[in-house]
Amino acid sequence: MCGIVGAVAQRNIVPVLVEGLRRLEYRGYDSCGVAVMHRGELRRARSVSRVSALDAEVHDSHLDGTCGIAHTRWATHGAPVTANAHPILSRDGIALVHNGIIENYEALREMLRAKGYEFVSQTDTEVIAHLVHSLYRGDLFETVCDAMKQLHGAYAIAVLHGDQPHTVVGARQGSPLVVGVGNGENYLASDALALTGSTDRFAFLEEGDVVEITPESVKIVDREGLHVEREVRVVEAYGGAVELGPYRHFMQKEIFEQPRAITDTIAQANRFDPQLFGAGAANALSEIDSVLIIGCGTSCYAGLTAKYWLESVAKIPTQVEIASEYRYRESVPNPKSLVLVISQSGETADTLAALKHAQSLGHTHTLAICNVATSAIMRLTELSFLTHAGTEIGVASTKAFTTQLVSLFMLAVTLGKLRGHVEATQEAVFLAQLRHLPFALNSVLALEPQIIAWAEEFSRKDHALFLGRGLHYPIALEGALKLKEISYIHAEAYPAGELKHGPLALVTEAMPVVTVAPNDTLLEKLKSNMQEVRARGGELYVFADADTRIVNEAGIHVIRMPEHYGLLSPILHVAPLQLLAYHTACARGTDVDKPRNLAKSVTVE
Ligand code: HGA
Repeated sequence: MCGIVGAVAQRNIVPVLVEGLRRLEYRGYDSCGVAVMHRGELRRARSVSRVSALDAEVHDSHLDGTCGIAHTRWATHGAPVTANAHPILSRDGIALVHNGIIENYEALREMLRAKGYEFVSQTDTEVIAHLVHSLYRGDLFETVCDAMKQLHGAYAIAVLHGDQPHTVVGARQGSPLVVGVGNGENYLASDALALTGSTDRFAFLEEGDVVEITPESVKIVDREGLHVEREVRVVEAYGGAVELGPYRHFMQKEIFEQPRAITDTIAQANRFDPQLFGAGAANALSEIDSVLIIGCGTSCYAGLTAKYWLESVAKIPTQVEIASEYRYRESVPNPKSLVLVISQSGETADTLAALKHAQSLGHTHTLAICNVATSAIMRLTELSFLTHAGTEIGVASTKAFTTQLVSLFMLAVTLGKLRGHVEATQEAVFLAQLRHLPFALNSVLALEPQIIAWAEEFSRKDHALFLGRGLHYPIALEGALKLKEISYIHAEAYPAGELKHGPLALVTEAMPVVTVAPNDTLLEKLKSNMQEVRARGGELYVFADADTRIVNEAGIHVIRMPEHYGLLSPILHVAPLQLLAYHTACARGTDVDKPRNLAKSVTVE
């Protein structure tokens, strides 16, 4: 969420900054801006439009410089207007960009007002800029170290001072910041992805670190103020991640990348071995007696699906919690429980805080399922599993979700084996099904033309209901979430058996009811629920497995899925729901990859 880029070099770095913003734009697109030292003078350009507009502006105004910072914003404090766009200045001497939230900004603002500082934005960020200015005694690095002691909350910052034209100072506390190491030039960014093409060498800052970069040097102190070295690692280039190729949107590209992403994620598994989850996993997983899954949004729905697998395959009691609820409620910790955190970015603030909360309650067995190897969550847990979805740019998660699901399925079977509930022959069947899954998914994705026809009809609706049962109820939830996120159609999901307990009152001929219909043991029950909808004139749109004998008839529209795929069926059934949401959004003309009010990688609470 939000994006920071900083650079110092002996050449014009404005193109590096703007390209970095272009790569981070999916993380926040309320506004963007850049500030550089331009011939000894601090200059800034900001736009409430997209990075392409900022690019045109810096080009037209011939803005160049060898030292600068840039930002793309997802507003938390203050509307998405130019006055609140970063970089924020303090008395023309300081320019600052910020990710995160300063929780004590009101008290600091009063203190700084009393010192004569005038506030021209509604952001919490402005207090940091003025605080740094007020503390400055000639050394920006020392000043930022002092300022950090007064800031409460989670944040990452990058700062310039007009008196130090070859220096950028950064700091992190709760939000990610990396140092990119180049030849005769150095960089800062909130994600290494921003610097693709400029460097592949990165030092990942730790909580509380402050860093100073110049063209020739990188200096870091830790939260105690002690000089430290942070290991410089070579991070593989992100390749074509930010290139669209033949697709219209990243979301569409990522939906179609799912077979490949799943293949890469399961490549590590020749058998269901605890080692898949880290060196100490055999011991840790045999000590646990239950699982507590924590996540937000789509990751939470992956967890809900996993609950069915963990309880049916591994026979282990499993609870699923929304991270922002868990961290603030009084719970009864069970030290023998495995705390399983799921996050695409591994920087999701709510999930990270929930993990720390669990650890503070005495939970030692923790496992992260995450798509970014270098992320905070991966560093903090005892065990980890890396999904290989590749960079996900579309704000609405797709391939991250399905790779989380295959990882969770592998965990369920691994635990099932350890606990004596999965025999060798059953293990071989699961492995074969998993290996065949990418091919089965490809044939589901080939249903796109039929889904486009449905999407045209959905684009004229205001509401939709999604129904599923059992293992496919979380898939209905995910389908409804996708539709509301990107098409802005109000959508709700229910376990089909719940319909008669309330939501049936909403069903009229104007209410499309999307039904996830696998050929599992609940099929006959589901068919009865479908009849309840038809009896009230509701229009059913059913994704039905080939062997369900659900056919097209008045008020029942059917898209035929392949034969039932057993326990892995949710992974096939979610794909058409992703496509339905995608094509409905396209038909409504929304900004699919950058839906309103949202952003990727939610690093604020
Ligand atoms: N609080 C700052 C930065 C917001 C942010 O980091 N979003 O992800 C603002 O509102 O400008």
